[in-house]
Amino acid sequence: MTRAAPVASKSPRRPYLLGAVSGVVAAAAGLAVAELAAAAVRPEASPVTAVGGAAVDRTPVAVREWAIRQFGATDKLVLTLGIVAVLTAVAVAAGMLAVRRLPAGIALTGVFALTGAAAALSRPEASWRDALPSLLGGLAAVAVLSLLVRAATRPRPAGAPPGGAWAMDRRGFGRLVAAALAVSAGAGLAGRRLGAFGSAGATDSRARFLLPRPDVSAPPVPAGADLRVPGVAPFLTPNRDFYRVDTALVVPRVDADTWRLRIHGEGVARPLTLDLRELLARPVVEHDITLTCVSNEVGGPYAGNARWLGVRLADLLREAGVRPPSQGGPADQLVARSVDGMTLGTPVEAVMDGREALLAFGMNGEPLPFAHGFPVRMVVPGLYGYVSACKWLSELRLTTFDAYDAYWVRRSWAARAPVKTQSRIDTPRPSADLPAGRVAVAGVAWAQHRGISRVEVRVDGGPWQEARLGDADGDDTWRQWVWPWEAAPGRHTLEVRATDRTGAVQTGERTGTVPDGATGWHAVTVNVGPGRTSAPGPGPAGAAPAPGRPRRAA
Ligand SMILES: Nc1nc2c(c(=O)[nH]1)N[C@H]1C(S)=C(S)[C@@H](COP(=O)(O)O)O[C@H]1N2
Ligand SMILES: [Mo]
Repeated sequence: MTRAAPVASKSPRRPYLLGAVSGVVAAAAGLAVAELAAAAVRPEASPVTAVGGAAVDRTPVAVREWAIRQFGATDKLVLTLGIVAVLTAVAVAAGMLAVRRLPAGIALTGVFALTGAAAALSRPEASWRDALPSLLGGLAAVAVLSLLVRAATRPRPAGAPPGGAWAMDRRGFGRLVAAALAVSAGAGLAGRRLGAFGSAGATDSRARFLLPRPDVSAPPVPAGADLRVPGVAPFLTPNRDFYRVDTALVVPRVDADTWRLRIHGEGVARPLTLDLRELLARPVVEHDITLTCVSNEVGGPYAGNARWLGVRLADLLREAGVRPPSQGGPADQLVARSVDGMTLGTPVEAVMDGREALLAFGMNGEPLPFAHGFPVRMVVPGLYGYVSACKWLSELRLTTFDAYDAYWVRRSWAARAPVKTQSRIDTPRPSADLPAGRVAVAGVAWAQHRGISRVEVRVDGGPWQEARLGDADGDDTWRQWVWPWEAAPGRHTLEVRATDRTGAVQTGERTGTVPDGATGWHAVTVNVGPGRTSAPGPGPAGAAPAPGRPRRAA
């Protein structure tokens, strides 16, 4: 032990593991500070949210459709986890780089912070302040990284005995890590608190919002609209089960007391700006409308039916002096814009042709849930959501389809997208194992604003057989259907098709969702077992079905 230890700067054994830890802790501190700052600026300015939003906007349609298919409603969580994973990897890299050359690690951290700032600035409705969370977070990350890496790479003094003072330094590093994590957790929690505090006004305004009585009530839903077949989507979709499709990584929480709607643009003789009280002063109508998403695959879940309460959009437009193109109006497109900058383009003609196109504030007897557009959204019977159903509505601008492409139209979706006739088998489920005998095949069919006149089912490509329809609740909602099937043992494929009230039969030609909605017949393949003859249990003696003559299911 008389030989001097090698000088630390020569043939160094660099503490890469400590570097990696430093990088991750620095990133955590940066994120926490960024979240705190975002709570003060606006939630959309958080780097994770901004990068996620920018990624969603730039995702090719095919990837987005794949993600929706793979992850469904959890696609946003998956995206956020992906961003955090990339961030962690970069943080590890920056930390390991920093123990070699601190400026290099700092530079990488800086590039990452700038990426966050750029993403935040690229978001709709962004101002320069949106860059602050990423920049402040970047500064915090750089400070913590420098501190930790200096502690981690402090050279072991020449001749220092193992342990001793040098080991104290390592302990010092551990203490610094603990302190940085504690401060970050505090900042992160404070950010959360502040964020909730920032939307407290919105939460409160929704809690205080009393829905007005409709001047024009919807007739009660016919008793026979809901066939109550187990496994079939209920006729009215409860709000908590209603599908949600939007690009918002944080649900906008709009304060109803400060909400305003502006109506302006081409051919608007009298531009209007309304607050909620003024909107509610117009005649209030109630109407049942089924909403469907253009991204819904054949047989998919993105359809829901609700009783909406709102104001007739056509009346408001007329009040503003708007005429539809058929009456010489110059604008054929109504562009709705939401508080988060989403734009949706709707044909003015459709909105003003007499259908119940609504500016809705009530959904199934409740103020709109935040996720479904509180305080006011559009709903137009017969059009897919992305060309009509703007949530968190803030502006209606009249223009032409020639002059302006809305958000999804810029991303290869069709500018005009009336709902296609569709039908879905809800029960039995695909690959279900069923006993032979009577099986209720049932589901829903929709052709909003045309109405459903017939649903047919066939087995294994055989003849089409007419299903029994649930009572119609107008032409703007889906209809349930049921068909009793005498299922024989074996593997069978059930298919369904609907006919709308114009007499048009749903096409069997299979197309994808892009650009204007999927077509094709929903098919479900099931396995029918030998029946319940051997099943023990109560039942009339001799009730065992003969082949081809199954008994009635219980
Ligand atoms: N502001 C805003 N409104 C929006 C969207 C959106 O991303 N942002 N998505 C649209 C789409 S694609 C559909 S299908 C419907 C879905 O409405 P829901 O989430 O209430 O079911 O909202 C529409 N309105
Ligand atoms: Mo949609």
